[in-house]
Amino acid sequence: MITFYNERHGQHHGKAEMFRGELVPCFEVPSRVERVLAELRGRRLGAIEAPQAFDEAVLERVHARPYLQFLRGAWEEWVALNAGNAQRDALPSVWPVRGHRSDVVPQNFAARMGLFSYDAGTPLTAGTWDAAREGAWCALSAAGRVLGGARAAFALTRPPGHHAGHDFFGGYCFINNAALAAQALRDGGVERVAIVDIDYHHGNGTQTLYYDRADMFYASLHGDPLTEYPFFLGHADETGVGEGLGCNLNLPLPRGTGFPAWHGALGQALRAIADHGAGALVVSLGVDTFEGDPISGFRLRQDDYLRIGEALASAGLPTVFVFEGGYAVSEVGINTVNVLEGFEQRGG
Ligand code: OKP
Ligand code: ZN
Repeated sequence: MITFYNERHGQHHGKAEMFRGELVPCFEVPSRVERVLAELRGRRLGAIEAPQAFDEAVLERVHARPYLQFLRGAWEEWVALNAGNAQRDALPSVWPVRGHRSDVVPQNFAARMGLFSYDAGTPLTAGTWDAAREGAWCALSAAGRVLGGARAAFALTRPPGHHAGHDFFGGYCFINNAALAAQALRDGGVERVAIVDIDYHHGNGTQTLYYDRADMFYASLHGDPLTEYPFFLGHADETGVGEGLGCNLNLPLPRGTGFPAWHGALGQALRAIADHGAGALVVSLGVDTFEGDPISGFRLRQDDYLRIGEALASAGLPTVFVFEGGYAVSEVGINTVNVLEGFEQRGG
């Protein structure tokens, strides 16, 4: 399978995130992607290429123009506030909640950071925009390759994307790479696209983007939002709205879930995708379901990821894999490439 690798991912390198009342070193670090790259090379899984470049206007297929404009200029604005800010990440700290206005864009920078985000765990750094934009090109290049007839392609990038919505960042995510790939498949002529999100965390960004659409089926297996991030979305009774009713499937699972129950839920998601008649599949490929993950609570083991790849292949659909989470750095390469190798070995 071909991999589109984001050579600029390291330009996004957050120093710290707010966690339990203090700033702690970021879990979402550049070495995650380097580990996956090294494992891909070692196992000779296929060509590794740089993505094509696209016109930035294509990002508006998924994101709001004012949001993109803000992201594009945010670092310069941050440093213009105070030259010392060049040594500090920008983090939001104030948000419009229920009953507040989000239709008026404030002039104040901190206020706009809050307007366009939903948590304080997602630092914006000097190279965030360049890294995230290049990652979007990886996702679009992978979708393009699949539209051109490839069985599968992999977008290897960070920062991840599935928490980013139409006009908000959060959960380490700025541009929703999986949503962009899905839209590119639609724009390339696939009538119904399915997204299966196997990251530990619910993809609140992806769900909200496609919640009212019948042409995008979103299925997610994740830690129950009653106890797990992102907390405010991802419950089983969220099934879609309007034309999209029935096109959203959430399968929340309790902390401590092991592979047998997780694998059963994946089967349920894949049956729903088949029933929907999807013509292509996007996989939000997070491996923070691993037993050793430092911020998550499932108990999957290394070999389980081979079985996941096989199960995904059994859907028999052209497939775009998009890298998301996975924070056990020394195993993230093995686990991720196990999924891809299981997929390849199963044949199509
Ligand atoms: C991103 B992905 C916030 C702490 C919560 C956010 C987790 C984001 C996971 N202060 N951490 O889905 O792997
Ligand atoms: Zn995650």
